[in-house]
Amino acid sequence: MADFMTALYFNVLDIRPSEPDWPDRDRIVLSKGHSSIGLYAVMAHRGYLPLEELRTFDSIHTRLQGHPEMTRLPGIDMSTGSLGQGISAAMGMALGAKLLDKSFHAFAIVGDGECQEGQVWECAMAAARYPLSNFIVIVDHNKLQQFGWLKEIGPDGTRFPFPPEDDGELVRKWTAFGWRVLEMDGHDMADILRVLDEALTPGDDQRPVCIVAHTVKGKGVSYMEGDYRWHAQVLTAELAAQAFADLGEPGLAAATLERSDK
Ligand SMILES: Cc1ncc(C[n+]2csc(CCOP(=O)(O)OP(=O)(O)O)c2C)c(N)n1
Repeated sequence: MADFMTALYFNVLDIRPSEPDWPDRDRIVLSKGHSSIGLYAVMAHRGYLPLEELRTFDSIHTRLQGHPEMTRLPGIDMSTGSLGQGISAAMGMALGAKLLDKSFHAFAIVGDGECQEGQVWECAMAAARYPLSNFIVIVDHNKLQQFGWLKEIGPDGTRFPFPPEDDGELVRKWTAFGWRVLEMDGHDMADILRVLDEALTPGDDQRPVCIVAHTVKGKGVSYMEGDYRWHAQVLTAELAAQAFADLGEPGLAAATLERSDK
């Protein structure tokens, strides 16, 4: 999700990092709260916290908990981590904007594995009853979840080819629930910006918007792509250096190895 989070924080969200509680700010809820490290990195580059603080990630008293905590880090609109809940809170924020006659948007970032939580669909049903065009959900459709592929076995009992082809199921489901559904290549910045712009232009019917972002988990890192075991693992210095090299950052690769020598 690094690519579309960068697009959101740098090109789309109406926010003020120096005034994180600004009442008219766009709200953003990382419903797949376990991806907090990606959120913190983007927030640090956008000025919410010092880059150096990223090193405290997930230690006991840090503001950068393994799951985002709104009581600790200014700029976090909702504490998340229990999958399914963040999206519902974000819907409340979108409704709040309408009630207060304000023009801010509420964004929620949801995992495709998270969509296996019933609460996601309670929210989807409820939101479609309101003219919530200011509510934009992005589903990070990387086809993996914690312990494997999103889909292992099809309805006819045959195993899906791996990596599985996208069969459009998420698009069909969100459409059936009454949402305006858009799709984007979650790693193509031009496409991301185009689709986000389209999402911000409400249709006549004012429906909430779901963007299915086609992504690859571990994108660009040779040994991570398509391997669910990297859902949660700690990197060695050598693997981190390899990742930087794969991502076209040889300088950072060298610096990582150099630091680990000390
Ligand atoms: C209610 C709940 N059940 C289980 C978990 C444990 N869990 C953390 S991440 C995850 C997989 C989520 O998959 P997905 O939403 O596809 O996330 P992504 O692959 O994009 O990281 C699970 C089951 C949780 N955080 N909350």
